Amino acid sequence: MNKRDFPFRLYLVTDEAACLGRDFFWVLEQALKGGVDLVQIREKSLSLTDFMDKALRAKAICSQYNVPLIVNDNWQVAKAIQADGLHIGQSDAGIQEAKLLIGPGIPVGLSLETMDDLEDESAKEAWYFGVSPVFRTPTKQDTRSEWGLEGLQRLRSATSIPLVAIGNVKEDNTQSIINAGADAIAVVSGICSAPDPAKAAENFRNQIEKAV
Ligand code: TZP
Ligand code: MG
Repeated sequence: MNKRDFPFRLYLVTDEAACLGRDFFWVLEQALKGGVDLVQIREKSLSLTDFMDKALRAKAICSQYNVPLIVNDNWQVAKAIQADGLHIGQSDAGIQEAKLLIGPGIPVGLSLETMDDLEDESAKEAWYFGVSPVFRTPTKQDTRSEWGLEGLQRLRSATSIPLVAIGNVKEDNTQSIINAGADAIAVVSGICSAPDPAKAAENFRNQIEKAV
């Protein structure tokens, strides 16, 4: 696995609640217009069919911008809509099981919460690692302790698998996160809750470009 397999820098992770009552698909499209280059649809409370429908519609919109769509947690949805990837966390089915269920050709991203998670042999099969959370965030409160920039740097030295930092990533800490070794940043509220999601995405991209 090397950087060529993961050319993405600005990863939108969706959260309907973070859209503050605005239309979900409008927010998604604005984010794409602003320069998001990878999207994960993350739904925790929809029925399987509703998740499927929403993911299909999101995939159609992402395709117009040539941006891959990853499905969080749910391999059935990922498989049914032929998603571009599946993202799983430490409390989901293991990566080997997920790969067996989903079939070949759909890569799997994995959240790492501690350095110990890296010791698991199967972690090496991940497409990328979510560094979760890089900073504590009100958006997801049931997380383990934050990695911080130092933890991110240690992880960078320990693996060549692409690293995506998630958790309270804002425009003003983006450069330091990239400089600490993240290949990409993943953002929920910084884009979904922004007054102008397209402008917010554009600002994140500018920060990323300034870091390199
Ligand atoms: N996983 C770890 S932190 C997080 C997820 C899904 C939420 C990040 O949200 P925000 O609003 O970008 O801090
Ligand atoms: Mg999960």
